[in-house]
Amino acid sequence: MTGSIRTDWTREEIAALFDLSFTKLLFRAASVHHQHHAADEVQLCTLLSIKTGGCPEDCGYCSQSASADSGVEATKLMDVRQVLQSAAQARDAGSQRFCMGAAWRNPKDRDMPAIVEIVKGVRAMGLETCMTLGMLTPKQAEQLAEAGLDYYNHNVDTGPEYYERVITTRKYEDRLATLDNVRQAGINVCSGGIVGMGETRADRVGFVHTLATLERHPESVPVNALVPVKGTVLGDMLEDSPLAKIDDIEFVRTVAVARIAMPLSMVRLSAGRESMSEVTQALCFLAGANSIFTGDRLLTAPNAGDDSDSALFARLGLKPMEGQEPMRTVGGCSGGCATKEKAAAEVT
Ligand code: SAM
Ligand code: DTB
Ligand code: SF4
Repeated sequence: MTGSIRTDWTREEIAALFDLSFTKLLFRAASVHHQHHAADEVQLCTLLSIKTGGCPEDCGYCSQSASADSGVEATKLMDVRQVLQSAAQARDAGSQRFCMGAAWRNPKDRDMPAIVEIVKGVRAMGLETCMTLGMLTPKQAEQLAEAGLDYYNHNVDTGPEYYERVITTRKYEDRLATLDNVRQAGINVCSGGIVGMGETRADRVGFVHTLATLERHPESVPVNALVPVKGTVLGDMLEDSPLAKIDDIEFVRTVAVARIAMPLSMVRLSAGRESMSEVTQALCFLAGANSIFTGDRLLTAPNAGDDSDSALFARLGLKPMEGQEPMRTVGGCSGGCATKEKAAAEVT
């Protein structure tokens, strides 16, 4: 990357950002945000679980893992018409992007025709499409790209050292390999993680460092606050030791560091908003978060809801984003990514 957009961050530099005084860190993050984005605009995205529960992976945070005792029931892949109905509602409620999640380790090839039909249908409604279906082969990524998928969400979730404490059924390298397959297919990358899983600050440094040193930064970076779910490993751990819960200031710091390290990316304040105060959310927006999930449900967990979000936006003078994201490429990079990136960096 060129200009102020760097992919050569060291862990020490990221750690030094975390160590800044809160006031200096927020000032710096807000400056970067103002330089590259309309600071009063927030992108609205809607989530739908198109295949819930019964997942063979053992992610310690997730209510949908078959290893969890969370009470979430496993369903089959949703009917295409039902998905399109939900997408229409999201569009009418002002959403720009429709994100669809499946509780899969990876899609099976026999699932792909229905997935392709869903992508084409949602796209034809004028919404940006995003899917999160687990690991992808290069061929599956290409099939999604051909269908016109705009974004693929696949989170690295935390730093590499903490990853194996949270998930044992796959490796950090597996996540990076799928991200590479998605990038090579020319689909925009959405990758972030979860804060508040009992990780140390060094792990949060490692988390931001992984994303900020990818060959090209993810176009979207979701920062989730752990939603503790009873019956999951991490939900139960936090119930037993509430002191392990991350404090709001450290969460805001993580958002700010992500904004500084990845100036052009959309930083999404994702799961966990429902239990966050308005003041904490306001600090996240000041720190450079510029995207949220709307509606009263995420995949299985509750979300803030449209009424409280409208009230919050009115109080803060924020408005829904209508324009395009700075890094987004349409129709794949086809070798032109570096050129587009250079242009984007020089415009700012
Ligand atoms: N199965 C796919 C996968 O893991 O990539 C897609 C769905 S998965 C639910 C998408 C992301 O949601 C996870 O990577 C994780 O970052 C986030 N997530 C899941 N459960 C969460 C929780 N309880 N709190 C916060 N984030 C969560
Ligand atoms: C992401 O980073 N956050 C969203 C989206 N990607 C798919 C998912 C949040 C899930 C929260 C827990 C749940 O609803 O079960
Ligand atoms: Fe499965 Fe994704 Fe949940 Fe992990 S996060 S258990 S892969 S649905």
